[in-house]
Amino acid sequence: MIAIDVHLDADAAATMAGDVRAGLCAYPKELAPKYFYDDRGSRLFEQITELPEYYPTRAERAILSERSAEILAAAGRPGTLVELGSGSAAKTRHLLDAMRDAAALETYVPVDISEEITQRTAADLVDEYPGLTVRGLVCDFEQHLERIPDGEGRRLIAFLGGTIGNLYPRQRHVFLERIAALLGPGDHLLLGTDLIKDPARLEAAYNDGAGVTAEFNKNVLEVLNRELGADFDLDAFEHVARFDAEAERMDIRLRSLADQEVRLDGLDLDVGFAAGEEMRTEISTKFTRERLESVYTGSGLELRGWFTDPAGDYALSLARPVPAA
Ligand code: AVJ
Repeated sequence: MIAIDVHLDADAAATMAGDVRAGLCAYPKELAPKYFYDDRGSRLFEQITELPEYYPTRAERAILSERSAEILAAAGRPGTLVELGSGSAAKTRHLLDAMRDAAALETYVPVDISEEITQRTAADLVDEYPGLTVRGLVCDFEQHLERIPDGEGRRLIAFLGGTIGNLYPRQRHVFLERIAALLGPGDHLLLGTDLIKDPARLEAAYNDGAGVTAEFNKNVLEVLNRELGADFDLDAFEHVARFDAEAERMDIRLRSLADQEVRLDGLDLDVGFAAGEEMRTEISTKFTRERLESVYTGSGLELRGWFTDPAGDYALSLARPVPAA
């Protein structure tokens, strides 16, 4: 009842080394947000989701808890739920419950980078949902999307949490096109996106009073210190997060507090930072319904359902491949 396929990149370390070298040698400097999430980074992100200022996780959970039955009906009662970035599947249980209540639930396909979490989640879920088949996939889903098993019957592919906001328009386009190619005629995508709102609230969500987001942001330097033998001084950088109204996204950076030189033994590289120089570590794109509709259209998908929390802070949208004419 549980089958888990592991497709971890044999050379994850080399990929990281190449990414980081390119990012630190570029101007302006930039690091990819996926390197935030070592064990400590994942724990810090969990803490972020509970901060009073950080509303997206609560808003998404509220939508799933109130409207999963409606979402599942709009998606044509799928029997298979594929979840990209499943983790502990905390919010997913609302969808699984609704599938079970509609007597549709057959298969859950968690796709996650952590084998340990995926194994544990799979074991928990087969206990909680008698008769459930779990066919997990441990991989970097941006690289190995095509390995998702197709299975019989309708599928719902869920990508929750607003992580799509981390992608630049070009990456997002490629990602959604690949999703569109994976979806059969009866299948749907369920996508979580944060919505544009008062910039003060957006900026507060990424500049929390307790300083957890700053710690989360700086943790990427700790990751480089450990993985690449670097000597970043975390106190020599400060967290910066502002809303870029033009690009409609949060822009998250680390700003050097001094002229300094950093050594990365693992890359045999020395990198200079000027006082005040900013290095981007993440973007978090915010959407409107209209914008998302056009993003979908551009990738061969069409919007089929729109579910927000009562305040209109966050949206889950359903999309399907544009039917052949
Ligand atoms: C996990 C990518 C959705 O963009 O809001 C939270 C990550 N970064 N605070 C987001 C994050 C800083 C989060 N996502």
